[in-house]
Amino acid sequence: MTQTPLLIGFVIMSLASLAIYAKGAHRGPLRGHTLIHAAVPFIAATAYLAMYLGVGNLIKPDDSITYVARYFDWLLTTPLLLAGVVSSAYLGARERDGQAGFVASIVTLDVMMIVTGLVASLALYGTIKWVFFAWSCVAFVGALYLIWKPLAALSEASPAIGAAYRKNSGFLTVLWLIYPVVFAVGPEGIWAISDAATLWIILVLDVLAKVVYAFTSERNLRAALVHSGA
Ligand code: RET
Repeated sequence: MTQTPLLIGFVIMSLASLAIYAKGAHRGPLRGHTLIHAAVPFIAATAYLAMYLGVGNLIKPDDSITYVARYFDWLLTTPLLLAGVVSSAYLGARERDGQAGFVASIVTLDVMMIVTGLVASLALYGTIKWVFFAWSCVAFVGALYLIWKPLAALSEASPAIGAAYRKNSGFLTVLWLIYPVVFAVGPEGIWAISDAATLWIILVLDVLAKVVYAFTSERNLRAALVHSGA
C-alpha cells in the first residue's frame, strides 16, 4: 500500500523527536544542538501525518503527485539542520563574528532551493520544470559552497572540531545529494521509478538525514569537545 511508508514515517519521526530530546545534551555547548535536532523529526512527523491522511497530496493533470506537506517539512527542517551546521562550525571558531550572516545567507539559499524545487514539482512535464529544477540546484550548490569553504575553514581553528565538522558535513552532503536524484528519476521528474518506490526511498533518506544524523553528529561533536578540552 502506498500509505504504509507514510504511516511508518509518522511513527518513527514522533518517537525519534522524543528520543533525541531525551538523550541529547541539556547543558553546555551542545544544548542548542539537542533542541534543533528534536524539532526536526517533530516537523517531519507532522508532514508524514498530513501525507498519510491525504492532506495536500496534489494530483496534477499529468497524473503525477506533489506531496505539498513534504515541501513544508523541508522548508522548516532543512534551515534548522543548516543552522545546526553553522553553529557547529563556530564551536571551533575563536569569535562569533559573522555567525548571524552565515545563518541568514545559508537559510536564504536553502529556502530558495526548496521553493524552486516545489515550483519544479508543480510544473507539468516540459522545459519549465527542468529550468526550476536547475535553479534549485544552483541554490543548493551555493549552500554546499558555504558549508565546505568558509564554514569549514572557521571550524578548523580547533582541529578536533574541524575534523568532526567535516565528518558531519560529509554525511549530510552525501545524503542531501540523493534527494534531487530521487526527484529527477521519480514521478516529479522523468518517472522512471514509481510513486510507491519514491516514498520508500525518501523515508529511508529522511530517517538517515534527520534521525541518524542527529545522533551521529552529536556523538562526533561531543567527542571533539572532550578532545579539545572545551
Ligand atoms: C529538490 C528538487 C529540486 C532540486 C533540488 C532538490 C533538493 C532537495 C534537498 C532536500 C533535502 C531534504 C532533507 C530533508 C530531511 O531533513 C527540492 C528535491 C536540489 C537537498 C535533508
